[in-house]
Amino acid sequence: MSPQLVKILNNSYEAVKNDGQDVIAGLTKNLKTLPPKYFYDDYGSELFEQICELPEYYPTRTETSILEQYADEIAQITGSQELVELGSGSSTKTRLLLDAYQKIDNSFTYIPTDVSGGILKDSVLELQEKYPYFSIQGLLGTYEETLTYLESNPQPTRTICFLGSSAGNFSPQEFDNFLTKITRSLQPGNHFLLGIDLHKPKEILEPAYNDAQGITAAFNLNMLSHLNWRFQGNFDLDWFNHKAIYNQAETQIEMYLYCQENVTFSLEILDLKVNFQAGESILTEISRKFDLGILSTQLEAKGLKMKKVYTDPKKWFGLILCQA
Ligand code: AVI
Repeated sequence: MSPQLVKILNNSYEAVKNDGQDVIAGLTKNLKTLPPKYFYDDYGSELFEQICELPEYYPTRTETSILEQYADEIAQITGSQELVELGSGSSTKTRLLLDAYQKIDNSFTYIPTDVSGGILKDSVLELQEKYPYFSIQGLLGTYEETLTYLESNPQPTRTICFLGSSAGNFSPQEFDNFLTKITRSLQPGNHFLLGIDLHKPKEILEPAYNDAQGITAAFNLNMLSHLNWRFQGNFDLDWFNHKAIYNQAETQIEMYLYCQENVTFSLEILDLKVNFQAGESILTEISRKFDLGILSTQLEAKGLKMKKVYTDPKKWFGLILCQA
């Protein structure tokens, strides 16, 4: 991969570069968990793109409709010459913002960032063709690596965007730490655009994460294939079932893989054996649903002043524009 197109932040084309300590920690807990970053090998990123198109999965099309309406206004208000996108994937929705910035100024830099090298490289190539006057520089790395890089490379008119409610996949503590790092990556006057999923009935939420075509199930199960490949594992996907439930008390979707038998699997590279009782689960993801009032207090406490809140008519999704 050309270093001009994609800058590799951790000296490894394999963006999820680590020694698997987080896997060991999660799988040796009483209630087993796995970090959601392991969804996103190249195949997992492709499956996620398919999820975004599902009829039950409302977040993508709702956020897109908000961007269609307000991208021009966002570009005008921010007047940025650099847009950094965290977890950019295929950058599909972001094109609405890029079109809006293009109307203002051609000397613009777009920095898509992702942990999945394949999808990042493809989207940089595609976008460079679509926006020939823009400078497009992919960053391959985790959120943490990206924000550390941005902190040491400040820019006077930067906007960081974090779309798709990926912030909902953080625990409250992780989200708090993340916001601290966002603030550090911004100069006073820079902007932060945050897309978040809002509270709504369980009857809408559960089908969105248990779709009829089984794409979300394949996405969830793929995490085990990814671990098999990365850590020489022998998880047999046939023993596991996907299920997502809405936890009303925590206002979050919880995605589980349920093991149907008493079995033991191993991850050789991690020197780890994992015993399962029939019916035991692994929590692979939480997807928190937010309240705008609570969130605004949290953002302001981090020095991120809410300038505008854009929503759809049903108030299912929010796009918050903050200024540092
Ligand atoms: C990436 N993230 C915002 C998605 C979500 O809705 O929490 C991940 C996802 N998991 C299952 N479907 C989508």
